[in-house]
Amino acid sequence: MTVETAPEARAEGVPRRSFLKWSGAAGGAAALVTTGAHLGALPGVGVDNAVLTTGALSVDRTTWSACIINCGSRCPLRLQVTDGTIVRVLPDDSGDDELLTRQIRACVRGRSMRQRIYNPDRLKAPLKRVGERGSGEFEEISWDEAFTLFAEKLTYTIETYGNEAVYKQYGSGTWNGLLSTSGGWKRLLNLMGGCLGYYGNYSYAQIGTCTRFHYGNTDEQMSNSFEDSAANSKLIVLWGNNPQETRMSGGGVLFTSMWAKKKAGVKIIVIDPRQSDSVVTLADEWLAPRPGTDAALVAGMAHAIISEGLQDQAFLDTYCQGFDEAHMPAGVPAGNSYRSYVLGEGPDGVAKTPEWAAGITGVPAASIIQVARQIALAGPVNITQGWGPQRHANGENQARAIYTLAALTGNVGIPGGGTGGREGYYWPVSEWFPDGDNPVTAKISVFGWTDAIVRGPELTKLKDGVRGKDKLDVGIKFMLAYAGNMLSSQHADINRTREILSDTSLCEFIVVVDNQMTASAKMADLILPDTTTAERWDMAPSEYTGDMAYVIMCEKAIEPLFNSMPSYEMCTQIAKKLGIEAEFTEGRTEEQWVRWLHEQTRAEHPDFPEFEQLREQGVYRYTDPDGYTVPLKAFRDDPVANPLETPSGKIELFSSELWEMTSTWEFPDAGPGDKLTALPEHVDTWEGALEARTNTAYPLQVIGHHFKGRTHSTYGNLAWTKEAHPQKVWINSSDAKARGIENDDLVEVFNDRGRIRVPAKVTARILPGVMSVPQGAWFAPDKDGVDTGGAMNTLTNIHPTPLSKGNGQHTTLAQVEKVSK
Ligand SMILES: Nc1nc2c(c(=O)[nH]1)N[C@H]1C(S)=C(S)[C@@H](COP(=O)(O)OP(=O)(O)OC[C@H]3O[C@@H](n4cnc5c(=O)[nH]c(N)nc54)[C@H](O)[C@@H]3O)O[C@H]1N2
Ligand SMILES: Nc1nc2c(c(=O)[nH]1)N[C@H]1C(S)=C(S)[C@@H](COP(=O)(O)OP(=O)(O)OC[C@H]3O[C@@H](n4cnc5c(=O)[nH]c(N)nc54)[C@H](O)[C@@H]3O)O[C@H]1N2
Ligand code: SF4
Ligand SMILES: [Mo]
Repeated sequence: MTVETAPEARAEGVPRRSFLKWSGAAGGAAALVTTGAHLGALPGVGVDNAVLTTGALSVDRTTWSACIINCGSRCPLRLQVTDGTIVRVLPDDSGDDELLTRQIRACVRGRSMRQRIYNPDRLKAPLKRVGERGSGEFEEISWDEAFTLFAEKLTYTIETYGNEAVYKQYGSGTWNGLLSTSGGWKRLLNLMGGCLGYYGNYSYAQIGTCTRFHYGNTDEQMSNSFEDSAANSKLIVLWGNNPQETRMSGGGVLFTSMWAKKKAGVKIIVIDPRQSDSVVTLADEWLAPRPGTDAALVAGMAHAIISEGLQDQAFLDTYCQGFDEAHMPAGVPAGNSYRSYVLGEGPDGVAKTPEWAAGITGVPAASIIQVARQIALAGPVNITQGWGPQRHANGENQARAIYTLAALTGNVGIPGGGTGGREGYYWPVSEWFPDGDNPVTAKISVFGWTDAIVRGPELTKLKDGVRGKDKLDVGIKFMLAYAGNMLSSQHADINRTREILSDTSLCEFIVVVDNQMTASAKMADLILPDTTTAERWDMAPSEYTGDMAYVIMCEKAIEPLFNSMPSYEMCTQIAKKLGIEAEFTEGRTEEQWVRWLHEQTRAEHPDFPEFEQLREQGVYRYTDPDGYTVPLKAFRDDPVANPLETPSGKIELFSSELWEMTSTWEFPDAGPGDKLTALPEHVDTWEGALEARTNTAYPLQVIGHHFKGRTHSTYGNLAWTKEAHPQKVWINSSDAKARGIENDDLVEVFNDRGRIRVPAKVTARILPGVMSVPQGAWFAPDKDGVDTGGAMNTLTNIHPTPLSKGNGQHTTLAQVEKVSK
């Protein structure tokens, strides 16, 4: 037994009193489970106090684990265990402060992990709904009853409606665990004949879809890494890209972007309606366009660039389709090139001058010209975009426009340059838990599930983006939500979503598998209590961590708390009920699967350490033997030998396929924004910047940035993270003043879809006319339906974007008023 000092919480600057709050929190949580499912004593609480009073701690053992969450990084955590209880969480202690061997320091969330593990909201036993759906009334049942219920309902659904009526919801609460990402659920469903699939994700539905038409990839096109930029770029543009808040791991781009700035001295321009932490810590210059107007900003810059002859004409002639009339596909009428669009020689006859762009974006024309010149003249420029610009009603065009600027300035495929996509990274992924193939080929957009519940058989390929067949035969009748909070938090329009889910004649059975009693769990018919990572075996690869990739060993540190169970074990038991246990397990336990995954990885990467060695060292780092990430280099070097997978083999600023689709895809009852365009032109949309000027009821644009206190909703119920990062709506001082709102006043933000009540952060750090509600706060409606948690999706619109049928969740109009006391 070792004795160690220095409690981690003090090291991370959490005030002492939060320990006390935390120990007091246990009693308050009982209200969340209305059934009397017992909360039990919370292990670990007393230990906190021991830390406080003694400053020393006895530790039986320290095991490696990780924060396996969808934040774009993944951090190792060392869990210190005494008497079967985790008494302390320590960050990575391997690595150093160099670029490719850096220490992977966990952020405020990961370091608060113990509060998530020992949270009063932990689900403690299987629960079956007894009241109305959504009432939150459950009774505790045995695991055997839970497995039987699951198996019966699944079998019934398949026999009655077919496998297409079964749906496994998107959920990213445990992300990039080699085993826990699927937890076994996909494999189980696939062995049962499959389920309706989905394409895309909530992170980057729009750019993930539109890229195929622009660059030919079936996923987004990454840009150069910031390691490459630090070595070779003269300028980095962070376009709606906020690494300081959305890549907070020491292993991640928070570090590499800071390195490019502070060590390499690369100039950085940030383009964001909000003065994000990346503006504060990295930017030499900041442009603040109105949300959803980036394609107009690009067009204005393009006008300045073309007017001064600063475009890279040789690059455009050789590598691109559709810049000018001389490089258009056959059969397209004159006036449809990007140049014609910009110069006002196209169908709309409007020149996209910097003044025109200023009118739409709110960015002064002089700034547009000045930044355009810099981007054109600086030398290699890495234009990178985050996913904020594309999570809009016109997100596909926004994303393509930013890609276009990279082509216009000839930066694609060269060291120091970039593609206009998200900063690049190395990802030598190892073997994942084998889910098997889904025999059902039909897929809906990831965002389309509420529609598929309400009017499944009406959904078609050309109208709703159904893939794999022309139309669906049946709506979703059985839904499994594993590690997601979509049912009442992360999907758009929470009130409408709950209304849809409340109708048990539509989706007949809902299973939620989580480890916390979330608002989504309360919408379930059956809740299965999962463990946390600390209570099971896994391995976790890094994700968007630049040119240093890594794998973390996640050893089971403690036994499953309460009556929880790892998902893989649940699936095994359900498979047994369904008579497919042998096929499901292939004779392996969870730990044996992790060892198998390890062996597969070692077969591909012989330097990968032995299992026991990895348990010892915790983290294994890889770097790309080919050097820093410079995507599309082969294409740049030889476009004939290495064409892109677009119809022309080139970068399609004018997309031939989209041109076709503008006449084949159907938009019945089309409102503003419901259309496809072959060029990445600016499109005014529903609830966009233009409508904000005429909508007197809801004149403010509301975006919902990803927030330091949470990863979406996860970590949103912790005393420490809530104290460090309280939920507040950002309002510009002028908008606040006009409404008599002062800093920290309680306000209500509302539109026809709902109302949230939160304190105001009155600030000059956001553009006038724009608010931001940090997304992911826990939905907590009061008796009048006002969400006192401040969940952004109480306000957002469920209407899909035109091409990807994705989530334009940053496009919302609302009003704000002070709450009269
Ligand atoms: N308005 C608005 N909405 C958005 C966004 C936005 O920008 N604005 N962003 C979108 C994006 S990019 C994303 S990725 C989605 C994310 O949406 P979700 O994938 O729903 O993410 P979370 O809200 O974190 O929910 C994860 C759930 O998993 C649970 N969980 C954590 N660990 C485990 C585990 O080990 N086992 C199990 N079974 N459960 C676990 C957590 O308790 C939590 O309830 O949200 C989207 N929603
Ligand atoms: N701390 C933390 N980190 C996270 C997450 C989290 O919840 N918390 N979530 C993770 C996940 S799953 C994802 S997908 C990523 C999300 O990463 P992103 O999608 O890149 O994050 P966002 O905060 O939605 O948007 C980035 C920036 O774009 C700005 N923005 C919004 N609209 C516009 C616009 O129209 N134009 C321009 N130019 N800028 C705009 C926002 O103000 C914000 O600062 O983050 C990951 N990292
Ligand atoms: S939330 Fe992300 S950055 Fe923070 S500790 Fe977890 S993996 Fe690391
Ligand atoms: Mo995401």
